[in-house]
Amino acid sequence: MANERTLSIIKPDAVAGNHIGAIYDRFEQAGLKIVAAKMLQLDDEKAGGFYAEHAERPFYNDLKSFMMSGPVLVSVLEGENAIAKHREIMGATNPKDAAVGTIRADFASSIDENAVHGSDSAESAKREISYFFNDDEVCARTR
Ligand code: RTP
Ligand code: MG
Repeated sequence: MANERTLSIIKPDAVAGNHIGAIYDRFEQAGLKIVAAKMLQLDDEKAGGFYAEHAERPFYNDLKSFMMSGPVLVSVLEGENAIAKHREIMGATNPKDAAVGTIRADFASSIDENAVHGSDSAESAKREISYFFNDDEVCARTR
């Protein structure tokens, strides 16, 4: 298994619900290390560019509005098999389908307001990390 980095976003609903600490705890309990983090208020351009792959989908405008509805916490997580591991602990996109004990099962209210984002491939992770972070904002965790 490879040591990987993935992009995590704690979305506006989970920030507003004061679930940052609980969600970070899930990451750390799963052995993922936080190697970069920042809180941001996204605007139309930044939210739209992030979800550009969904620009033609019917839910795109609602998705952008939701992502701009309050601050988000954007992080880079590092660890063995980090991309798949992060997706696994997030749970399915629709919280109704999310496995018991996953972040979305416990903190998301609907498919539209689903608490967290995680990169879905190595290619996405690379693009998404550089979308939010400069190289010198991602730290080495060697000790
Ligand atoms: P994310 O990108 O946010 O981590 O979520 P995901 O990979 O599980 O899902 P994705 O297919 O990439 O969709 C991005 C976000 O769009 C909203 N969505 N709504 N109404 C719908 O059918 C629908 N499908 C997707 C969700 O909020 C999803 O997180
Ligand atoms: Mg996605």
